[in-house]
Amino acid sequence: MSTRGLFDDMGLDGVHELGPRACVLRGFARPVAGDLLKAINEVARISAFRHLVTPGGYTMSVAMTNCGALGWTSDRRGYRYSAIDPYTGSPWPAMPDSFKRLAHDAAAAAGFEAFEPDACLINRYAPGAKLSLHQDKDERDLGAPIVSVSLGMPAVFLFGGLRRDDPTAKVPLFHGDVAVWGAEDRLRYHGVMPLKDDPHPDLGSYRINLTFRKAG
Ligand code: MD3
Ligand code: FE
Repeated sequence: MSTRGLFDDMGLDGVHELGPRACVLRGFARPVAGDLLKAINEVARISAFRHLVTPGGYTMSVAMTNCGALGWTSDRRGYRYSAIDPYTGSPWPAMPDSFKRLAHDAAAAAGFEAFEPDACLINRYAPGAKLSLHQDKDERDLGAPIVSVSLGMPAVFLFGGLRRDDPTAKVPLFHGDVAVWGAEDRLRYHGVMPLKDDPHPDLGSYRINLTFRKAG
């Protein structure tokens, strides 16, 4: 990739570098967005979106479900990956082939070969929903990258450092954008600002984010 500065402006397409091994592939998922939305509805018919409770007793503003062999879940006992959806008592829906292909191809485009995720967390944001600053560290294999796909309303992503109090940069994420990060950027703190209501033609007043991980 180039020697552009960390947070210079970009057009709607291309690669926006966030760190040495973190980038946004602008519009990478746009060609398959319709297929993804259909598949998300099928997943949610089996394992519905739900507002999980954190170990601290707060109900999350983001609604979540999963597909794939493992799904991320939370309750008063802690955060964990589970092969069973605790709300249905059955395995999570299988990860659609269109999801696997997109995650693999985006990782490869960002320089991470042979990414085969076993977990896809699906986050649904309504206006006002947010994700506080956190690290993704519940996965067994921290050597694998994470691929994140944004659909629907735009969001402002907070991109921090390896310590909670490191400064954060604000990065807008739009419908079809794919973020990929790994290696020395894998444990960066990050979050999502409260969502503004700016309805999207395909999704109305929602934003959906797919997060692909190697969890097991
Ligand atoms: C971190 N979800 O579910 S990760 C999560 O928009 C989560 O719902 C975000 O954080 C969401 O745990 C998507 C977005 C992201 C993008 C680039 C990064 C996180 C990053 C680069 C470095 C570190
Ligand atoms: Fe995260």
